[in-house]
Amino acid sequence: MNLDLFVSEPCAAPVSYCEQIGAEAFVLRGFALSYAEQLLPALKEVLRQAPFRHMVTPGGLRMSVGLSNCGELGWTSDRGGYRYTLIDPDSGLQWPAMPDVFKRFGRAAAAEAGFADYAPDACLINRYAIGTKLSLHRDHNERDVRAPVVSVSFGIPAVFQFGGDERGDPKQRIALYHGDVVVWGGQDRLRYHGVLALKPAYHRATGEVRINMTFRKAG
Ligand code: MD3
Ligand code: FE
Repeated sequence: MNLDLFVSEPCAAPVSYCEQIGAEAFVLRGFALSYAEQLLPALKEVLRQAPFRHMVTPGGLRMSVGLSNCGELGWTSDRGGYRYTLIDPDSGLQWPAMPDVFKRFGRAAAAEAGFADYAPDACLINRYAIGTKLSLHRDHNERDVRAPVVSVSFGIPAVFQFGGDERGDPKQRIALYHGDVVVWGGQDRLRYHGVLALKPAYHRATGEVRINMTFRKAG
């Protein structure tokens, strides 16, 4: 009998429903629900310091997703390219510090998926209004492109597309709801993914909006 209950074995914990979507990629259904009451007020304070803005892609297109960041490094895009910066270009100040509850949450979610000792230094915050989408892409601006990413969804549902290592590979469609968490790393870290246009909906926590936070080890 295995009494070793605290090993960081993927999907081992009994408290959340875990779906494996890749060799090193997991959906933890509702994992963030017990953190929401702490994460959302902390997020509100971050957004007071660094409000959502619509960045411009290197090609000159305005992103429909509203973006902000907290942590040591923040993901930014402008005509010069995609990169992580220490300074919020809108305020000229450092990005807001990552709240302790964000760090604790990111660590706990990563551990649940089998990634021990996760210490994110960046948290990208995405806001989707109804009709907003995120085109298929890969995240490769981080120094270690095998380090896990933890994503948490709040508010109205979205369907995310999870593809392969090539743009044209077949894609899984996975609905993400308030409190759902996705963790992916290692060999799944560079897979193509995106978010389909949001359907009209309302959630009492956010109104007609979806918020996604992705915790990353960027530096
Ligand atoms: C990536 N965000 O900020 S997170 C991004 O919902 C981003 O806002 C999306 O992609 C969002 O860069 C998606 C969820 C996710 C889930 C599984 C993945 C991203 C993934 C698997 C591989 C790579
Ligand atoms: Fe992404």
